Amino acid sequence: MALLRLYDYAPSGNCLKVRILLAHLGVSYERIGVDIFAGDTLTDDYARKNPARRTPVLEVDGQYLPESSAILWYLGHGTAYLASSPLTQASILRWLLFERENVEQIAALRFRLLAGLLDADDETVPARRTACRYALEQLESHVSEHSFLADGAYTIADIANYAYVHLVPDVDIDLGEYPAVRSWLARIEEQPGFVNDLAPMPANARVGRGLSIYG
Ligand SMILES: N[C@@H](CCC(=O)N[C@@H](CS)C(=O)NCC(=O)O)C(=O)O
Repeated sequence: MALLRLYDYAPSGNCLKVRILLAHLGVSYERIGVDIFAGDTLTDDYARKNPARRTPVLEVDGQYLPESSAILWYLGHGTAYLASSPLTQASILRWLLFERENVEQIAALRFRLLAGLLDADDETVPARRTACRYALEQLESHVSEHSFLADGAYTIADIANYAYVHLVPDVDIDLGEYPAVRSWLARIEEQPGFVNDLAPMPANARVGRGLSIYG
């Protein structure tokens, strides 16, 4: 196996995705903490690793791979977490795209509320809530008929979607209204080697307290 180094922010769901898969695979890697609110991503050195100045980045034998979905794909290659059939792989890609387009709305709302970029009574919250509910409804409909997202087997598609679905913010969005989604989350947590070591957002994540791409 290549020499792996993960540039990682412990409270990030995008980074959690990668840590979950690495734990399942039992692969050893070096974890480099990146404090995205202490200016760690604002250096020229970090921009060489990821011009978008975001985490996670996986370093593979000196080569830098940003984007959580791309990292999951690379690490999953040749394992049951990616599958080998082209059709199942296409189905995995479908759910990775779903995560970016729809579940990302949950990630964005959660982050803005935690960082104080948005108040729960902000005028944009109802539209954001509708987008989050849409994502949950789509998932509910699929996982009420399938154990896992892509062709019924546990794959990186489930890991990618898990990361932010289990973090739905408490702004009148109740996971209790999505029982199949809750059962699917529980099935994921029962997988051998599963870890959820997400850290809480620290104080410097609040707007005005830290130094990040948000100012
Ligand atoms: N599409 C990217 C998104 C990565 C991303 O947004 N990462 C956040 C942490 S969850 C980050 O590093 N943000 C940097 C910042 O806020 O300064 C992925 O899937 O990896």
